[in-house]
Amino acid sequence: MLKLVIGSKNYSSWSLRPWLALAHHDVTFEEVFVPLDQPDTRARILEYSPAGKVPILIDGDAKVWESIAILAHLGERFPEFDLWPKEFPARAHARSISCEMHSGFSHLRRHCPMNLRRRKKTALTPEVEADVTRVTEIWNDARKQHGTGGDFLFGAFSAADCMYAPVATRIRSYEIPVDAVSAAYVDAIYALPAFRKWYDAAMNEKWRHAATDAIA
Ligand SMILES: N[C@@H](CCC(=O)N[C@@H](CS)C(=O)NCC(=O)O)C(=O)O
Repeated sequence: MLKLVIGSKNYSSWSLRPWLALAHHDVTFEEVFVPLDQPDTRARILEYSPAGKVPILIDGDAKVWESIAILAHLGERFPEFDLWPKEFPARAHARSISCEMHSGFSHLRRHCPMNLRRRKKTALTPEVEADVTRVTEIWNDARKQHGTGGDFLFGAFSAADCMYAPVATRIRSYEIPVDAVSAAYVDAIYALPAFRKWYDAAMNEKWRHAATDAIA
């Protein structure tokens, strides 16, 4: 059985990405929870991956780390899911914006870390605003060019949505104003049954990360 090693459901944005792909497609997998920021966190993660970060997918003899690599692996492992859009222009676009997310938006990620329990506005720096502008541009472009068949970036739910779901949660948690298309996209993520499962589990999580909760 596949095994996915993850961190906190309330705070671990990278863990959410591959988890959503598996849960949305009803794949049976074992979930291994490693509490973050504990004295033994690093040692516990190193049991699974030399990179020392979650998420990690164990698929038989294959070990995959880095969220984007896990989504690439799952796309090949389960071709029937069309996790990445089937047609070339859309697939190329989905890969590009997914990689852009994986390597970017550091200001938004640092200033507004994922915290699903939070619902409070925060002041944004110009750098964070620039990240939000680019994110919403990406969402508008994908929805306009490829999204007519459904509520997600490429119509049907795809790996690109896995990459952007944690970004969508920041828009809601920090009450960041966005245009109507982006707001509807955030709503679509929150309405996705697999996301609801993760969100409900996050609400029941006891562990707290004081520094993230303390953000004004
Ligand atoms: N680039 C990595 C980022 C993974 C990452 O930063 N994970 C955090 C949790 S969200 C982590 O493992 N932190 C534990 C630590 O640094 O001790 C990915 O895409 O998977």
